[in-house]
Amino acid sequence: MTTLKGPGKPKTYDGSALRIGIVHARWNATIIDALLAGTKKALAAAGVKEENIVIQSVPGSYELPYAVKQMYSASQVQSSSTGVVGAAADLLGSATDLAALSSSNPSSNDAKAPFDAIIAIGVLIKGETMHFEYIADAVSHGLMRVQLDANVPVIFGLLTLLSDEQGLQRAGIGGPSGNEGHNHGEDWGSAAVELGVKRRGWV
Ligand code: DLZ
Repeated sequence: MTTLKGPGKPKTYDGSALRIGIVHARWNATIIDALLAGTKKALAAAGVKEENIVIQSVPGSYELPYAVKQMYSASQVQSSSTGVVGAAADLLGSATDLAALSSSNPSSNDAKAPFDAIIAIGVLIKGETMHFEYIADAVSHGLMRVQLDANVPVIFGLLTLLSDEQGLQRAGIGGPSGNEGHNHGEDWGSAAVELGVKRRGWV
């Protein structure tokens, strides 16, 4: 059956040169685990190497914006510290100096680029109080703010659900059979690759 919803016909992007961060909340773990699996599946299908995927977790969705911000900053620091070693060695101008300098700095053997995109995954299920509304609003605004302030794509993997079954369906594990619905994690993985690739050149 065709549907009007969703991101449309998938286009493939080559993620083999990308470095992707994932941070997920641990609340509602069954749904989170399935979404995480779907995300990793899509990243692998796009060619993102396993060693270029870093996964972190936080207790709940409320912690996601801070965690995304810290993960991205840390990846920038890691990247620039390896760059400093390279620049210093250039100044010294000899392969021997480069080797000596590299061995004196543990991070230099561990050269890694900053993340090209970060995927934030959380599952909020509405309860009896206003808690859901406050967290959903704060996290949505927080994630948008981080991506614009830090200038890195942040993929919005926050499900805001009115029932458990809505979550199971959106993780592809719904219904009596346990495999009904569509795993939105796959869309988030694809979105991260597309944005990561496009970020390197929009024009
Ligand atoms: C406290 C709470 C509640 C009630 N529900 C959820 C939820 O459905 N999904 C989720 O990701 N986190 C929930 N949390 C935890 C908060 O996000 C947060 O971790 C705590 O308030 C601590 O800051």
